[in-house]
Amino acid sequence: MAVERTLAIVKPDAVGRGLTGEILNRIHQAKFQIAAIKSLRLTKAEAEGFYAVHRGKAFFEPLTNFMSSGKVVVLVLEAENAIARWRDVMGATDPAQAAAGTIRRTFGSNIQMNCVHGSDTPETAAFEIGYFFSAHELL
Ligand code: 3AN
Repeated sequence: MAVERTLAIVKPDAVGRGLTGEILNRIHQAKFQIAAIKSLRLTKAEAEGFYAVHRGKAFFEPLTNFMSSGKVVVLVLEAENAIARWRDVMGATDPAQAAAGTIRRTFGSNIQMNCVHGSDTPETAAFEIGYFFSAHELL
């Protein structure tokens, strides 16, 4: 299994509730390397660009409003099988459906305010990492 990179986001609900440290702890405990990390606030247009695949869906407007409502922490996580493993650590999109012990089950409020994001395929990961990080930040 090759070493992969995935994009993780600590979303505005989690940053606002002071959960960044707890989530970083879980990242380390799950044996991911943090290849890059930054804190920023997305503009509405940047949130729309990031979630462009969801444009037209009923939740697109509230989702992009939410994601631009406060600071996020974006990270590039590196590990063998990082994409699938980070999605396992996060849990299912809807916290009520997520497995016990996952970040979303433990801390998520609802399907929108679910604390964390993770890329779902290698192609998405490449797009999402490039959305936030330049080549020299990923050396
Ligand atoms: P995931 O983040 O688990 O890959 P996606 O990519 O299907 O989920 O959805 C992106 C984000 O859109 C989710 N993290 C969640 O915040 C929001 N979302 C997805 N489905 C819904 C929905 N039915 N209602 C409200 N928000 C949703």
